[in-house]
Amino acid sequence: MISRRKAIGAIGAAGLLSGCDRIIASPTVRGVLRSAEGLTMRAQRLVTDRTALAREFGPVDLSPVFRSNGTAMPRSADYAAHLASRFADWRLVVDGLVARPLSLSLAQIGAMPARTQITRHDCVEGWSAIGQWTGVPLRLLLDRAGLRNGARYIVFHCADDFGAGKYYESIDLIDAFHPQTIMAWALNGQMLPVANGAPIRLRVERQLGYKHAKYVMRIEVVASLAAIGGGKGGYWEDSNDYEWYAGI
Ligand SMILES: Nc1nc2c(c(=O)[nH]1)N[C@H]1C(S)=C(S)[C@@H](COP(=O)(O)O)O[C@H]1N2
Ligand SMILES: [Mo]
Repeated sequence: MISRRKAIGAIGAAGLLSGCDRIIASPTVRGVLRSAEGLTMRAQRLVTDRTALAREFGPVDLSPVFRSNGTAMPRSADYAAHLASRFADWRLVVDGLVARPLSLSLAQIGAMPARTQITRHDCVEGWSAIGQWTGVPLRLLLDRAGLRNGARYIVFHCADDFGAGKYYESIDLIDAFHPQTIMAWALNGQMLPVANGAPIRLRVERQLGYKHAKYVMRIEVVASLAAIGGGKGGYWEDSNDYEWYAGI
């Protein structure tokens, strides 16, 4: 398709201006068009980049071991009890700005459509690993709960104590509805190991490692992050000034 700017140039060069073209050809209008075009392009690029898929790999690329980082075993008595009963009474809560709050067992989550993807995890501490993740797309959970007016962020409340409180993270709706954003319950074809976030952890493949909340107990839909932890949207954001938007 010929770009508008090229078209304007060609029309100008030919000197065959209709009334409408003459208006477009005037320098001020052209400037406005150009800046509008630039705006559209910048906005479009932003959106395109945000929704583009992360690279997916093949089984031969899998790391021999998918290491653990941060918490490898939550210390709370609650979590120990869940682990002992193999998460039989564990429930994932989805609440906040939703029409229908959810409380789902692992079996119910496992019965929902699942996506499997082999992706590379990048930790800011300087290591990467490729793993195969299986889980329910987050958007299916959010569709089931139904977002209410004002919903802007998704907050993940985790089971593990980290620093003073519990680990928490948050993402916006673009990442939440991204096709590769899943609540994973399996790694490399096995039930998710405790060290990697059992029974369920977030995979948000266009973001750095610390955004991938493990041991997720509750998914809260909010209008603002101001009342979450220190207000910056995540444990590392609040405690160590990590970027909230950790896009890769
Ligand atoms: N609940 C919780 N989630 C967490 C962490 C954690 O300590 N607790 N560590 C984060 C960091 S820094 C990374 S790199 C990944 C590590 O995931 P892994 O243990 O499966 O390698 O989990 C992230 N999510
Ligand atoms: Mo990390």
